[in-house]
Amino acid sequence: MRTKVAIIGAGPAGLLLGQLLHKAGIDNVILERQTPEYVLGRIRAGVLEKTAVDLLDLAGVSERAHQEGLVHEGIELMFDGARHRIDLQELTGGKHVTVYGQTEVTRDLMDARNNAGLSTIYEAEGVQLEGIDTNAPQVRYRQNGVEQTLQCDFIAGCDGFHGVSRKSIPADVLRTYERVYPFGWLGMLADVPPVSDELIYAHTPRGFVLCSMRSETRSRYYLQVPLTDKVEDWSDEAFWDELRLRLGADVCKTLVTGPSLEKSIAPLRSFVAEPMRHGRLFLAGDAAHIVPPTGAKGLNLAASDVGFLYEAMTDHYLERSDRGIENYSQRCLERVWSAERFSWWFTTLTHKFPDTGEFGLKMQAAELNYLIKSRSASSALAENYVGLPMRMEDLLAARA
Ligand code: RFL
Ligand code: PHB
Repeated sequence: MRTKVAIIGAGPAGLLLGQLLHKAGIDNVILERQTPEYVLGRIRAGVLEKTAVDLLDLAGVSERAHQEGLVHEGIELMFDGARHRIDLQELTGGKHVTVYGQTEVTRDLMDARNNAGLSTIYEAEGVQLEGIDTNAPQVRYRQNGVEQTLQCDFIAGCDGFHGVSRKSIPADVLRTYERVYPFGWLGMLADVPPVSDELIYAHTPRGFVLCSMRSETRSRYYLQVPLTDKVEDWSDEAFWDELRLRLGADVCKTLVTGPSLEKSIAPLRSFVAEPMRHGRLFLAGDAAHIVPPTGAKGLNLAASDVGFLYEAMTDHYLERSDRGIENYSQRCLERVWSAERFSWWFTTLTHKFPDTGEFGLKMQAAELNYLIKSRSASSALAENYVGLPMRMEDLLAARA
């Protein structure tokens, strides 16, 4: 089999790239290790920046996101038991975020791909990348136990943090930067109305809490937990009890509890691999970088990488220029490091650290107070939260 772009991974990065390339008439095949049901069963991100929604628009898959997504013009910070609103809209000159689940983005992209009759090979086993520094790369894999080869011009490694693509870059070329946090997030999804209309990020003596949502009738809550905790240790009752203790009676006046639809624990990590291109292999999304989820940046970064990669591929095939290919890694990394900084900062500000002591707590309190009192400090939070500009917006507008 032969295609122009072989895409490894059918998460949001791989599916979005596939759809954008298809729209531009660039042939592609996606290879995914799991089944579609498994991919759709992973409950992850919930907040989309405007740039991510713009890319869904460009890919022609944003109808439901516009209809069902919730426009959020503010978030709340809670500390010392009091709530403070950060007015994103007012502080950023009219910008907002859209609350729309990663599961739904993935479903919309999968449906569009099916409707267009495009090729996605699910349950592809033993994927191996070959010849990435030649002009004729290829991907070997097994399908139903039979060895297959996919020849291509380029490979897009959209296979997440544990994928094979990043590992295919020679060790003496790849440089990685990492920070592992001494805690995780226990997430719970439940069909109950959210405790508040806007997201609440709470710094409490018992640890961090995030109150989020998927719709007006579906809530998503997260609790900071020690890395040693197992999800089996947390009954629904224990989860709600701990949430009540952290949020306090006042906030909990509007808390509605119910059975969980899903519970999982995710470790928190900051990670960047450089460069994001080696020869004819491009890394995009979690394959190249991880942020702790506090800033809601992971999916949004995956989308902006894909935007730059789409631009590189259209430059190459439609404009006969390799400028986008040459610049890909540098353009992505500029945005990646900004989001890494923001996510690290917001995590450090709001979580309970086992080893920073009373001094650390005082520093967090001083900074949180500064943040709500100083307009420039709240503006810095707001402009990062809604998403820094992606310097391809003019191009998107011109091509749309
Ligand atoms: P994914 O979603 O991990 O998809 C990679 C796909 O590649 C497949 N794969 C392979 N396929 C073939 N061969 C192999 N050898 C393969 N190895 C792996 C996998 O099966 C999978 O289908 O990566 P992608 O597409 O880069 O997307 C990244 C996002 O999923 C991730 O950044 C976000 O979920 C992060 N994130 C959030 N991001 C936001 O922008 N806003 C949020 O509000 C937000 N909240 C979150 C989050 C992540 C969380 N967890 C669980 C880590 C909340 C949480 C709790
Ligand atoms: C979510 O709803 O899953 C979510 C929202 C905001 C974050 C992280 C996760 O910062």
